[in-house]
Amino acid sequence: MKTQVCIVGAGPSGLLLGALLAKAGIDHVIVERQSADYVLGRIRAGVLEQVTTDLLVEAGVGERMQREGLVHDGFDLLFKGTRHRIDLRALTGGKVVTVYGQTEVTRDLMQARQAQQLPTYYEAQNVAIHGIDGESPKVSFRRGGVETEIECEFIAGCDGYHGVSRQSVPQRAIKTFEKVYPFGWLGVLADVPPVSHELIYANTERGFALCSMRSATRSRYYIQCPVDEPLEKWSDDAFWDELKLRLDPHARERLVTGPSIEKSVAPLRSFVAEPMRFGRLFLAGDAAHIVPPTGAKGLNLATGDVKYLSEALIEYFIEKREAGIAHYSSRCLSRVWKAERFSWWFTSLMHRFPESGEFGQKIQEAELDYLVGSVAASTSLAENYVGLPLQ
Ligand code: RFL
Ligand code: PHB
Repeated sequence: MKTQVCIVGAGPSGLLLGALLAKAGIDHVIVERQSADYVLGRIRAGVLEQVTTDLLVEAGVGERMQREGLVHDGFDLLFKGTRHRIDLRALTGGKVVTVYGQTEVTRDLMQARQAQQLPTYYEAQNVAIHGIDGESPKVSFRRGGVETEIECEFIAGCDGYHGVSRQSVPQRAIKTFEKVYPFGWLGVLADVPPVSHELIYANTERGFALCSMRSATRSRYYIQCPVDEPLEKWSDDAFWDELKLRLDPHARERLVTGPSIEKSVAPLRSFVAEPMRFGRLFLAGDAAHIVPPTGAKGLNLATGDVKYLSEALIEYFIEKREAGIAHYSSRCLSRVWKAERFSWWFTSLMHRFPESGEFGQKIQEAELDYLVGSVAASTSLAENYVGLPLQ
């Protein structure tokens, strides 16, 4: 089988790239290791920057998001028992974020793909990448007992942190940078109304907590926990009790609890692989970089990569110019490192680090005090949270 671009991975990066290529008339296929239901079952991001919502609209899949997405023009920082509002709209000259789950973004992209009958190979086993340093790379896999090989001009590695794409680059050609945090996030999804109409990021002596949502009737909550925490230790009641201890009295009183519909622990990591292109292979999204979720940047960085990659491929195939391809990696990385810095900083500010003790807690509280009291400092937070502009 032959195509122009073979996309490995049908997460949000791969599906969005597919939608943009299809719109430009570029032939492509997607190869995904899991089933479509498995991909839809992963509960992840919730906050979309304007860059992401604009791109979803451009790709023709923004309609439901525009109808059902919740526009947020601020969020609360909670520390020393009191909440302080960060007014995103006022501090950034009108910018906002949209709360719309990654699951829904993925569902919209999958449905549009199905309607256009674009080829996606789910449940592909032994996916392997060949010949990326030559002119005609290939992707091979096994599906339903049949071996398949796809010949293409470019491969887009959109297969996440554990995918095969990054691992196919020779070690001498790639440099990685990594920081692993000594804690994780225990997340719960529940069909209860959110405790507040905006997100609450809480710094407490018991550790970080985040109150988020998916809709007026579905809430998403997280608490900082040891990374190797066995899930059995956290009954729903134990989770709600601990969350309450990390909230202010007003929120504690308002919190509606109920049975969880999903519960999982996510490790926190900062990671970047450089460069993001090797020969005919491009890395995009989590395949190239990971941020801790505190800044809500992961999915938004992924969509930024996809925008640059789709532009580069459209330039190559339609306008016969190679500049976009040559600059893809450096264009992405300049944005990626700024988001890495922000996510690391916000994570460091909001979490309890075992080694820094009471002194560390006091320093964090002083910085938070400064942050909410200084227009300069809160503007910088807001500017990064709504997303830096694409260059
Ligand atoms: P994904 O979503 O991991 O998709 C990769 C796909 O590739 C498939 N795959 C393979 N396919 C073929 N062959 C192989 N060998 C393969 N290996 C893997 C996988 O099955 C999968 O379907 O990467 P992608 O598309 O780059 O998307 C990235 C985002 O998923 C990620 O950055 C965000 O979820 C991060 N994130 C958040 N980002 C935000 O922008 N805002 C948020 O509020 C936010 N909250 C979060 C988050 C991530 C979290 N976790 C669990 C890490 C909250 C959490 C808790
Ligand atoms: C979420 O709703 O899942 C969410 C929101 C904000 C974050 C991380 C995750 O910073």
